[in-house]
Order: sequence, then C-alpha cells, then structure tokens
Amino acid sequence: MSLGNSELILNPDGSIYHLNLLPEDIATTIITVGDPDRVSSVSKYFDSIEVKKQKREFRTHTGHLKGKRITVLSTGIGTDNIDIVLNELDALANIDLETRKVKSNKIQLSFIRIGTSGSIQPNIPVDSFLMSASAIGLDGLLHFYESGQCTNDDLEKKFDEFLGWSSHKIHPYAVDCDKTLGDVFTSNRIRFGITCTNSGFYGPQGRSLRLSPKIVDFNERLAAFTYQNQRITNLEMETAGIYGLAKMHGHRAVSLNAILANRATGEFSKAGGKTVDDLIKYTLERLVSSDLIS
Ligand code: R1P
Repeated sequence: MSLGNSELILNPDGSIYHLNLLPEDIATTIITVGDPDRVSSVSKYFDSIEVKKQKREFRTHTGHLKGKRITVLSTGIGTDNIDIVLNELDALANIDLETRKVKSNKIQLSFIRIGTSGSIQPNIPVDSFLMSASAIGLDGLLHFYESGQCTNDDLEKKFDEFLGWSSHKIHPYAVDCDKTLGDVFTSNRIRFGITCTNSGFYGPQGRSLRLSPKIVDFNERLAAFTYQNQRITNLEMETAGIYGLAKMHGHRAVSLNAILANRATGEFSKAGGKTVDDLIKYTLERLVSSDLIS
C-alpha cells in the first residue's frame, strides 16, 4: 500500500515535510538535542560535517567522527515535536519516498538524547549526569498509538495506582531505555533513574509563577514513588515520547540528562554550559569507542 500525499508529506525537493531532510542526509546514529544552538555544540567536535540543514526548530548536522557517521538534530521542546521527529526520521530510513511504500528490510536507528533536566531528589546534585533507565510519560502521546509490548505495563500500573489520578484524567505510560544502547554510556560518571516526562515546564513540573497548581505537592509526591528500588529522579519534556516511539518503530533509544536544577533543594547550576559540554564530550567519547555504532 502506498501512503497518500496528505499522510506522507514531502517538500518539492522530495525531502520530508518538517525536518527538510532526504534519506541520505541522516546517519543511523542520531543525537537529539532540544536547543537548535546545541547542534553545533555537538558537531564542532566532528572531524567533518557533510550536511547542514534546517527548517523551523529542526536543525540537522551530519558528519563523521573517528570513522563513525553521526547525525545531530534539534527537536525543540516537548513530545509533540518528538512525534514529528521520530516519525519523520523513521520514514527517511524505512519508507521509500518515491514509491511511498514501507521498505521490507528495516533499518534500525539509534537515538541518543543529550538534554537538560531538573532533579526532584535532594541527593542528585546539579551538574551530574543521569541516564533515564525508564521514563514515565504524563503527556499522553503514546495513548494515540497501539503500543503493543513496548511499554512497561507493570511500572505504568503501579505508578497509576500510587498517584490515583483518575479524577485528573491523566493516565501515565511507561517505557524502558534500550539496555544494549544504555550499556554504551554506562560508567561511574552516570547515575540512573526513572525520568518523568510531562507536557509543560511550569504547572506540569510543579512550578507556579502566578497560577495556582492543582496538585500542590506534585514534585514531592513524584519523588516518594518507588519501583523495584528505583525512584523518579528527574523531570523533563521528551524522554518518554522518544523511548516509546523508538521502541514501537524497532529502534534503540537512550536519554542522557545534564541535571541543571535541583527542584528539591532549590539549586540551579552556576556552570550549566560547561556541564552540557562535558556531557556532549562524554557521549561522543563513548559513541566512538563502541562497536554497536558503525
Ligand atoms: C525546557 O527548558 C527544555 O529543557 C529540557 C526539557 O526537556 C525541555 O525541552 O531539555 P533540552 O535542554 O534538551 O531542551
């Protein structure tokens, strides 16, 4: 079955609609960052850059580092953008854009998010690195897909019961990190935790400037949840969507967080730029020394 013009939308040059990319523009290893300016903060470490393209908040650089071909792409903020980015990147890899048919031989992509995040546990300091072993999404994205066996239903159920939020009509979903890809970035520099992804930066992350929160002790309640000796460690806005859509498409994903705020202690990093740069360098070092990445 070929996909219609309104479903698989292409630009006049044949590139995919939002990302403005052609299939040959992307590597199978893709680093995602939220901020378009962070793209060059990553690609400045490449030995060479062959592709530089942008449309809206989606800036892409593809190049080589120590023989490995790597794409770095900005997603902007939020899982609404992640829906676009993950679906369009998969289409570039696994749909023939000329015949508009899904290819029979699937290509597996590896997604590595390098993002910023706020800790909700007092013992996770600012400027530390944290890998999301699992992610709980409160944003609702995955509920629009038939997610099959891709979700961690036990974690989802226990968290749902813990919060008892049926009256707020928010139903969580939970997805695990790809453990093989996670192993590439595992070392004593990295902490692990359950990341909570939400649909906003203020109310949905327990911040209140002039509006009153519906759930006053939101972050404290999240911080008190335990699952198999793990805790919810941090809040951000993309990881659960990335994990869910990657897994459903048959791709690998891991989310690496630079902890810039500690919401429990009220601290904010005084060296956020350096911390993010350190995480970028750490990620690239681990990537180039891994046999998993070609
Ligand atoms: C909010 O300031 C943004 O920062 C975090 C959140 O997930 C959200 O996207 O990640 P990035 O620094 O990767 O954008």
